[in-house]
Amino acid sequence: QKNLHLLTAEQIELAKILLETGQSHLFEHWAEPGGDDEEKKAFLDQVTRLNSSYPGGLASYIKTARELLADSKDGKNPFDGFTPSVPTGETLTFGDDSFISFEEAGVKEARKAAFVLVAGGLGERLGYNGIKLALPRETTTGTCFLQYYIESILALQDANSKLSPPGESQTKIPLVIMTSDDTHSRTLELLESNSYFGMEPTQVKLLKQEKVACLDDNDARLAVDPRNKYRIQTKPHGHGDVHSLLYSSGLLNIWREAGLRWVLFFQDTNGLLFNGIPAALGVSFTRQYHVNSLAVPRKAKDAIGGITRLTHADGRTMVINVEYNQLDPLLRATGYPDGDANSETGYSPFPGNINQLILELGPYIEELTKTGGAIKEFVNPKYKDASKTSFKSSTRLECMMQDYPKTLPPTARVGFTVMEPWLAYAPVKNNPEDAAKVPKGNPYHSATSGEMLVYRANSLILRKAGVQVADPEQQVFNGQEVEVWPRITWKPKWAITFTGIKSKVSGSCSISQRSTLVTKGRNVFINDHSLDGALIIDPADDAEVKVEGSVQNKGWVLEPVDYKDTSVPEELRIRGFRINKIEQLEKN
Ligand code: UGB
Repeated sequence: QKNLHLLTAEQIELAKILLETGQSHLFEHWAEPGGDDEEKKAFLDQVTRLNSSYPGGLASYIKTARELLADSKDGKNPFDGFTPSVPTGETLTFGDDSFISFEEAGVKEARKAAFVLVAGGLGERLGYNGIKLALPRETTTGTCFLQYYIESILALQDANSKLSPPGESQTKIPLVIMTSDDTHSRTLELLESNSYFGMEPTQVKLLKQEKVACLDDNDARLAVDPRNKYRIQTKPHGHGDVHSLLYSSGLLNIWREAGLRWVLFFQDTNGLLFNGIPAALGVSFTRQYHVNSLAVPRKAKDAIGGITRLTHADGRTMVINVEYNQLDPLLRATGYPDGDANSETGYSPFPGNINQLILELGPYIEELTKTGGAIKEFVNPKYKDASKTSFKSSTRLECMMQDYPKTLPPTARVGFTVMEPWLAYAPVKNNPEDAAKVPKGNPYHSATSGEMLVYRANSLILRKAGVQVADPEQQVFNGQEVEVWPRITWKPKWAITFTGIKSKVSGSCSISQRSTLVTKGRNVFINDHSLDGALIIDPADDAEVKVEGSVQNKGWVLEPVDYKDTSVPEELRIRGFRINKIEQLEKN
């Protein structure tokens, strides 16, 4: 009461809400009136932010927290009443006729697409100190993930413009990046210091997610920040925030008015993503999916969720990601005694969610208009003991972007598209020590594998296009045994579809295992060429270049580095090798 003069009318209402929802402890340690006024105001400013950034405000957050904490205390199974089964979706084989026609349809649809990159996470599992978007996708060219993503979107834009009738204005595909306090300024700096990697700055929008209030006990008492008694402790709420942020930004309606039809969500470190995007967008278009999740065959126990059909005893059914830690108990409780296990194919029968979603904009807006973008949340408190009455440390509500379909009506068309494991998924998530402990045969998801899988995919794609690419050699880096294929890379503008690649290589071409081939130009045509060494082709943007004949030199060699050797830059240490550029032919 005695501090009311410090507050705006809105803040007085908020303070009342806090008192009515059992949060009076937040004010108990306040200095006498007249003391710490600036801190008190800053506290209410923080409360205002926490209130406005959560759909339904703090009262709703506290109410949901109480319900979820009670369910967690009672050990309630979130899948109670649901039986899992293997869903059916579209399974693609790279390069066959149906893949090529889905790619064609996808490239046409790209003019109606907007891309949304969730990049608010710091990647604690990776143990890297920078933002993950700035990590090199591969170290042959040093291209970082953000550059690869932007150049791929620009390549799609470019491919699409060639299809549009002359005189029609050129498509500009929008890109939204969700950041957080942990990543915002460094993401902006990466964009600005690189001229947005060729994208027009107006095409790119950054939306920053806010953290949510931490909870101290089962009554959902908000936690006082241990570092400042005039602040509430906060933690990240998860990538599910992207939906409410997009909704409140107003962008969705702007996109609809501009004639857009698709929103594509993707994550911060998948160096193979765009190998699958055109075809998957073609699947969304052809099958008229409201929701299309990209998936890969999943090894049992792999730390990616499984796409599952859940059927409730009351008849409700949905196709949804079941997170990796929940899949095994769910299966065991519902008649699969072996739990999360591989079938005779060597893979789990449940496709692996790679968290790249394609949503149809119209139905998406319709749904968010009802929900405000709120996503079904969960809570994961670490209890002190079996009485489940107190926590080891404060907890908070969390949400995941792939849980969006949970609130959809049964009429919604929810599907998925399975890509071959080598083609479209190579994330960088695990630190070297954890990666080395991954069960044999399961993917490492490390910086080492992330880079090696790019070379592997590019080699296999060129093989499919008729190039004789030599077999890989096995090598061990950072305790992980990997296949080392020729280090082949190209800029997305060289080709973004299989048809594009086939139009650029012809005749009898071969590449030896120890080779490096870097193709930077748009109009580079490789014909009757053999490479045994390193060849770098870097022409002025649109110059036409013909690569023919044979090239042989000492080439570029991978040299192991010890990830504990702090004299080596962190982005090299985490992959366990560096490239020694001994000799190359460079054509500019
Ligand atoms: N992210 C945010 O933008 N904000 C946040 O608050 C948190 C994360 P992780 P996770 O690809 O294999 C997901 O931490 O959540 C961004 C799926 O749930 O890398 O453990 C972050 O920057 C899982 O089903 O992954 O697991 C990053 O871009 C599986 O698909 C993205 O969200 C798994 O990814 C993912 O964050 C996978």
